[in-house]
Amino acid sequence: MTNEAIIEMLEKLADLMELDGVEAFRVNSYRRAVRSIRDFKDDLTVLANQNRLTEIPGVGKGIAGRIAELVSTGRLAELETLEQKVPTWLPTLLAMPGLGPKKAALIHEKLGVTDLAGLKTAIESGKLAEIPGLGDATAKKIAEGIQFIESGGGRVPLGIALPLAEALAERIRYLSGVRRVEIAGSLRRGKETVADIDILCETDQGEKAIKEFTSLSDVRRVLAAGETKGSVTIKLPEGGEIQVDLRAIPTESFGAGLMSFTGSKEHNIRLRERAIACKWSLNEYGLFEGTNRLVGESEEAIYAKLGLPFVPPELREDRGELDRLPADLVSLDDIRGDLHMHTVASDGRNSIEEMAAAAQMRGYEFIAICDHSKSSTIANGLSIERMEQHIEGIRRVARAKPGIHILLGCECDILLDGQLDYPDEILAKCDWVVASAHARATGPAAKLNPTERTLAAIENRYVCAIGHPTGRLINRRPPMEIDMPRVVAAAAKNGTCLEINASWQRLDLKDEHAQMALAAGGTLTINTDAHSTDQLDQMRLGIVTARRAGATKQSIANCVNYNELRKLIARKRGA
Ligand code: DGT
Ligand code: CA
Ligand code: ZN
Repeated sequence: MTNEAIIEMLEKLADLMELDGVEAFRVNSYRRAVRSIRDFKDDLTVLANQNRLTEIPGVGKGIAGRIAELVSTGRLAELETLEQKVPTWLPTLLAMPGLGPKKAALIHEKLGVTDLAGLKTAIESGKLAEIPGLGDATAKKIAEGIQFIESGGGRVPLGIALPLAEALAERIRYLSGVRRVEIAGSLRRGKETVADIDILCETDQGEKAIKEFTSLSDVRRVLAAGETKGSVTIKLPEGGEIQVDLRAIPTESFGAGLMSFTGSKEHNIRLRERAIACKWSLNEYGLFEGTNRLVGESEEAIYAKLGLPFVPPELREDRGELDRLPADLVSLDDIRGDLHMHTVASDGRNSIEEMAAAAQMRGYEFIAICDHSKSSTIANGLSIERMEQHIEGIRRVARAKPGIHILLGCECDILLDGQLDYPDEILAKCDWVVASAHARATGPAAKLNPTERTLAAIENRYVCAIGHPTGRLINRRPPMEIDMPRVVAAAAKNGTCLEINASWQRLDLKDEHAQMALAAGGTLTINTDAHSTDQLDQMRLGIVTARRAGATKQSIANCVNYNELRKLIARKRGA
């Protein structure tokens, strides 16, 4: 059995345990173990046969036994029992906002609903609302949930598609005659979701390369294979598949092809208009005067010939990028630290030392350890007592680690009444406070609306940044209703940073909101919210989001050096 197959079964077990009502902390610790196995690259079958599974960090006897069972029998009895016990319709219904296990069971029992289509019919016919205990409000909430899921339209989050595209690009490099490979399309522009993966390769042996491409082992289905273009699908890690188009392009038109297939369509239209105004024509083969190709080999040469500066792909959205000089956009190299990450003290997977060492390896000058506050019970948030101990722990590591500045921080919940989850004396001890809203209740439980709560946190002198300000999860949970113009104005006025949370599920603030924050004169901070050392690498997703917003390093708090950062914090605190 391959590692991947084993991990797939173990993850399925975690999902079913959760649905079966196993306590959250047990499911969480099991999931942590599975993640640790995922990072472990050695062959699990070999280790199992040598009885050495428990040498993997985080793997105890329980999970080692399950792996051994999978290796020797190819099956997992526990999983089979749960599969019998947990009905297949339950996960579909539980994915709906406002539906817990009880209501889901009720809908299934009364109306026999087993899938999304059935659920829709039940809402449209009014039958769902008639079920005692459900009513119009629940029906409306579910209807909105269905609409949100469907409006995702099968688009895949950037953070999922990008590593898949990069892995494929790496293999395409070795196909016949290939000299150069580039990822194009919305992926190159850094859009938060993409419909497909567009890749270009420079080769004179197009047909051969395309044929080889369609027979790569990652390919699930071949949709088309021609002389210059091949279309296939590959598997997505979370199930389903995504289309990949590979275009083979000769050297003399590679730049024109890259420009054309990077898009956006609207940006291309503007460029073509500009070419026509010069009595030229622009297409995917080059910039032409009649039939004479003026340029085509590089994007830079085409922009230059059109009298334009090079436009970074992230800005090619026809938002006025041809009318002004492009700014010197922030890049990964400009980032000097990461100001939001978790450790084992709350729901992270690594220790303070491990996070610090990983940050140091990435060349950072500073980090802020920001574990959850007490109200985030699901995330193992720290009671005041545990926070006091954690503070000591962070200080101890900070003293022992001269190579990197470790800021003592927290991710403090913004409560439903706009108060913060920790009293001022705890916040005052912190160097850096990220305030985030995790609770979402509306109605009587919420004394303030999400905008008012956010504004209250922005005005708190100890709050340095608002974490994931809208709370959205891409394709999974809509943003809170936030009056963004008011929030960005208040943040700028109070010197409170707004975060671009770089975690692939979030990208929050999103590009347009980050642009609003910059226009209001505010400061951003780009943080990974890493729950393990490897997640520190998601910084780059935050960077492309910031670049799409037109951000330069001057307006980003974690692009300044440590001393400047301390000054920025002191200014906010009015000290
Ligand atoms: P997506 O896929 O919805 O996330 O967004 P895009 O921007 O990647 O859209 P896509 O994949 O349809 O096309 C990528 C770019 O290539 C877009 O700017 C339009 C351009 N394009 C698409 N098909 C053709 C074609 O057949 N010829 C030329 N010249 N350009 C094309
Ligand atoms: Ca595309
Ligand atoms: Zn959070």
